[in-house]
Amino acid sequence: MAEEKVPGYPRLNRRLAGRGPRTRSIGPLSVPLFFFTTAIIFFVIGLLVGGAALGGTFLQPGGGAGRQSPVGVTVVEKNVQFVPANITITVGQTVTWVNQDPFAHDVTFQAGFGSGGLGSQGPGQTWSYTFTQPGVYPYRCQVHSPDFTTGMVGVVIEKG
Ligand SMILES: [Cu+2]
Repeated sequence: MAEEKVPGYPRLNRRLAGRGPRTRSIGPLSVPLFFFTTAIIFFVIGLLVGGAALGGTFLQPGGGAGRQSPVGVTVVEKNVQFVPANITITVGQTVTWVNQDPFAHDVTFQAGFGSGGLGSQGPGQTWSYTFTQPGVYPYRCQVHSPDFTTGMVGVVIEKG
C-alpha cells in the first residue's frame, strides 16, 4: 500500500501513520459488533412481544372481567375439604367454589355472606364471590364444620 507522507511535516506524518492502523483495526471488528448489537435488540423486542402475547392469553380465561380485573381463583370442594383451604387474593378478584363431591356443601363466611345457607351447593354446582375489601375472611361449610376452625373450613386473605 502507498505510504502517506508529506515531506517537511513530521507531526502530520506521525498523525497519518497513527491513523492508519487504527481505522484498519476498527473496520473488521465493527461488522460483528453491529450484528451482535442488532441480534440483542431483536432478542429484547422478541421477549417483549412474546411476553405481551403470553400475558394476553393468560389473562383471557379470566372470565371477560375486563382489562383491570385480575384472573379469578377456583377452590374445589372435594372429599369434604376446600382445596386449597387458604388462598390469598388481591382486591377485585373473584373466587369460585366448585362442588366436586356427590353430596351437598355450602360456603358460609363468618362475616355473614355465603352461597345461601346449609347445603346450598348441590353436586357440581358453583358459587362465586368478588372480594372488594381487604381483610381476612374465614369460612366454613355448615354441613361439615361446627365452627370456623375445624372440619371443612377455609380462609380467604384479601390484600389491598
Ligand atoms: Cu360440606
